Amino acid sequence: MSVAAPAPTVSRPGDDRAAQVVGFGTGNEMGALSAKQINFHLMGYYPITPSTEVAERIDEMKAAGEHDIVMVPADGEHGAAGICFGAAVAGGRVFNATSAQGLLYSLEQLPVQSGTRYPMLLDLATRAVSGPLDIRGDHSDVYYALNTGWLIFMARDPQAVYDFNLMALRVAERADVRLPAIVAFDGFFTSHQKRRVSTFVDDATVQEWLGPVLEPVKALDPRHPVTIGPYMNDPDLINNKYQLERAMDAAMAAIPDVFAEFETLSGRRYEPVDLYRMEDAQVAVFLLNSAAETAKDVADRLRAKGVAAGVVSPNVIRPFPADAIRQALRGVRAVLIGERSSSYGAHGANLTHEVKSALKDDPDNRTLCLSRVYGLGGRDFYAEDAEAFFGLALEAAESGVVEVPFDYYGVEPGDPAKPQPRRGTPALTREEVTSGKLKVTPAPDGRLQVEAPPYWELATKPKRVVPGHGSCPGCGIFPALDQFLRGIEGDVVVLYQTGCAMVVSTGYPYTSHRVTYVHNLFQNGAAALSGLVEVFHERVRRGELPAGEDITFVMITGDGGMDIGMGAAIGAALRQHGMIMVEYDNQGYMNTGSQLSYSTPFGHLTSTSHVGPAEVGKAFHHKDTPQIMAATNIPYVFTGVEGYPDDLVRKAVKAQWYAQHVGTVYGKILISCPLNWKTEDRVGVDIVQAAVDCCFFPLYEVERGITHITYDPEPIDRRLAVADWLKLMGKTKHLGQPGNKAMLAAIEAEVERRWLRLKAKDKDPLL
Ligand SMILES: Cc1ncc(C[n+]2csc(CCOP(=O)(O)OP(=O)(O)O)c2C)c(N)n1
Ligand code: SF4
Ligand SMILES: [Mg+2]
Repeated sequence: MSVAAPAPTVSRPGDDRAAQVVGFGTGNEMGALSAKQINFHLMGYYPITPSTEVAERIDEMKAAGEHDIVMVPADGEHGAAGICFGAAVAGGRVFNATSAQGLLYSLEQLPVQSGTRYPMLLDLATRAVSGPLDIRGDHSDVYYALNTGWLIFMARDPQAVYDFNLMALRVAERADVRLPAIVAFDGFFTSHQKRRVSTFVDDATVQEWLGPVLEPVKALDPRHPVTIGPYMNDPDLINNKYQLERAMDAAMAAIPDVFAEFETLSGRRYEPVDLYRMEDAQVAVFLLNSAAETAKDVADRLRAKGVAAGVVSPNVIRPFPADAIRQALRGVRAVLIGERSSSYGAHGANLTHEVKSALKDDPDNRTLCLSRVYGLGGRDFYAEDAEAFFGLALEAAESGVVEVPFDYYGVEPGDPAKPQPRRGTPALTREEVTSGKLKVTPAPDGRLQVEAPPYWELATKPKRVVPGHGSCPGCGIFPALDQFLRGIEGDVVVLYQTGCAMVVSTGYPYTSHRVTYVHNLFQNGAAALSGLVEVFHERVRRGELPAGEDITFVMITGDGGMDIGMGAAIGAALRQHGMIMVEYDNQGYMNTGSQLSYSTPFGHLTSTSHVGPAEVGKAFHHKDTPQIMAATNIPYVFTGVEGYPDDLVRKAVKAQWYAQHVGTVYGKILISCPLNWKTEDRVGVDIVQAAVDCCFFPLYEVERGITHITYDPEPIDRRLAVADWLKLMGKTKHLGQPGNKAMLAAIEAEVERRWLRLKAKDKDPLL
């Protein structure tokens, strides 16, 4: 990280400032560095763009032995927020970082954290909330947090991320406040762009300034048991919330003091509201974070032309600094409040109404207010846009009238005169997707008998996903899915959970799918498909869809989707909806940049399981998802790989029959991912074959509860050593080193244990 560069120091002997270094860093790097210097007890996290790097960097530093933070990779953000809550209850100093859906998925845990008054810090690299899915930055996520009882600081640049992480925690942990805090910075703009930053040389400076964690209620003192979070009805709950409100007031009172103490330590001065040339401003814009910086340049230009323009930009929005804003806008004739979020139907996003209400409390105030929603989905905000905002405010100031109080800015209306976009590839006919060559009959022993031609005979069946999508060279997703889908006859509706397959095959207004495709949040795809399946059958029953209409419903998910979406998948399986869940397993969260998933094997290197003196890759063994799903007693579970197309097609045929006649099917296909595995593009199939031959990824099926191994490398002398598979990948190279022998032995032992159990199950139908 460039901020670690040792020179030049800017320490100033003779005053109270601590020694600092100057460097260049991004907002995410500053989040990570400040966390490392604080040396939190614990970070609970789940990856999501654009905040993922924060955890990645902290894990990298952990592997290098630079801090003691316990890093807990959660099964989703709901889990991450729960882990953080528990850690805070235990008296820990706690950290988390997230964005967009991550914040929303943890939302219900946030009022629990504030309502029980446990401070912690959450870095939020802001991003547009789905759907449709958009990974770029706006403020729609942080606006959801406005009513959670958390303090919210807005950090306009990487320096502010570093500084506010320290100051927010200090405010949050005060005895009269005790509230959790969010530090929000603009996704990509601040999270990823390097800026000049000063940071403290010694971690001790930070730790001494923060002091120890106060622990008014001790959860880990069994001699003095306490009840945390009791069931609380009226008349008590309103008192609890009133106290929270008072804590916000205490925070408002404390913030200037904490900012002043920090100025003494760092030399950097912050105010609750950042005011730029507001002393005598006649027109102003009110903007959050990076857009306010753009507007400052424009205010200078307008000043040069004789326009008294200024910029108001709060550094903290919870508590809302109403007094300071009222003061700042006192003599202003018109202000345009620009917001990167909306409150649909409310005639202005939330802060519009908060600014207006702050002004209303001053009976002498005559400031005209305009409200504009802008920059949604990461749409850039340039100087011309700030000029347009000032222009609207000026118009109102000069005419004394606000013609359009609320509107969206930067919307491009469609042109009905333009021809409808053409369908790229024609819809598939039922005849095209029905080869008639695949036959399935239930045998007396309950097992299905499949008759299928050699795979090459199915080659004429059209692909349901057409080429031209954006997957990486050597990616195994679509070759494997194509093989599987060739085994499915007739019409298919697919639901893709978030992940590489979804992102690379649909980018509005294009799609690679020749069949109906639906996307849903990857924690909830199985639930959404359950709804689709059920209404399909109900509409056929009601005669709203043609009788005889027969659709096979297939959910496609990554291995990560089977972490965060495990609850929904198990729920669907237990309810026995007629659908197939296919997991393509690339052993990591690839769409967000190669973080560990629970399916990542033990010891493997990922961007959240680094290799260094203090850490050797992933710390726990890979999840046995097929066995978990088999335990739900669904009729059919299988594993497969691209290298055995006949095997995979047979399993697809069975999967379709079971989904149509009995209930839910789950299958896991191991696919190559050169990016995650750190291999050449062309060797993926060989590595997958080695994973099968060393019995790390056995090919088998569990049909009506009975296990059958469908490929056994041992009798044909193909059994490989686990080490022979691992040495093929860059991500596991370190496991061949003499110092990691014990780890290699542990992986081998676990693979062997699972393989022997599988063989025992294959032999005994009762197991
Ligand atoms: C609630 C939520 N948390 C996190 C994310 C970010 N995210 C999108 S895809 C993904 C990883 C998906 O991994 P996997 O299912 O294995 O698919 P792959 O990307 O490997 O194809 C993550 C973490 C999100 N979109 N929503
Ligand atoms: S990152 Fe891996 S899984 Fe994703 S598209 Fe590239 S090769 Fe495929
Ligand atoms: Mg994956």
